[in-house]
Amino acid sequence: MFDAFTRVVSQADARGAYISADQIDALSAMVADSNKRLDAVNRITSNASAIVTNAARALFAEQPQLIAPGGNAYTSRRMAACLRDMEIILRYVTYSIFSGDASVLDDRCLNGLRETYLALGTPGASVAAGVAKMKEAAIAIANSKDGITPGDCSALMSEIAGYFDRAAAAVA
Ligand code: PEB
Repeated sequence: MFDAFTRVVSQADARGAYISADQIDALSAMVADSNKRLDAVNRITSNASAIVTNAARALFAEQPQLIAPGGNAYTSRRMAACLRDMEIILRYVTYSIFSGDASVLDDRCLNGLRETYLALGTPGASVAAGVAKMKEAAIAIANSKDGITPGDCSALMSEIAGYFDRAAAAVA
């Protein structure tokens, strides 16, 4: 599991090189913007249950076969598993935003997830659609201008979008 710093160390070490000026500049920019990152994590984390519930509701409205008898989220046991899965994915996305690196998401959540869904008969494309809905909601919340010092968060928002896209692509 890497964060933005240990990732740079690992890459430099693999080349037997010192940390380059470009790498220092990039990390320095990240540190300078770190309050935005922590605010985004805090906002998403404190709205996690609403993000999950609303995304699931929208997913089931779009794909009602999932909650119809025989569907992959039919019975409260499967519904609970589905909501839990979305929550797990969102939690790992917040870890990646926090650490500025996708490896925690990759290693601890996405690795083998496609195969798990295949084995369970859970439709990966539907999980991916749910993740895409969480992405829209999370970014709307994280990028809201309400109650914070206004600033440019575009790079951070595209980084955040990238983690959700990565999760969706891993199971689609
Ligand atoms: C992954 N999901 C399920 C299982 C596992 C995961 C390992 C099987 C064991 C169980 O049921 O608990 N677990 C989950 C995860 C990690 C992990 C992400 C990462 C660390 O450890 N059903 C739908 C939707 C979708 C869904 C499309 C969006 O209709 C999910 C939610 N996952 C779903 C369902 C099950 C499941 C299990 C319904 C239960 C499947 C079944 O038992 O039939």
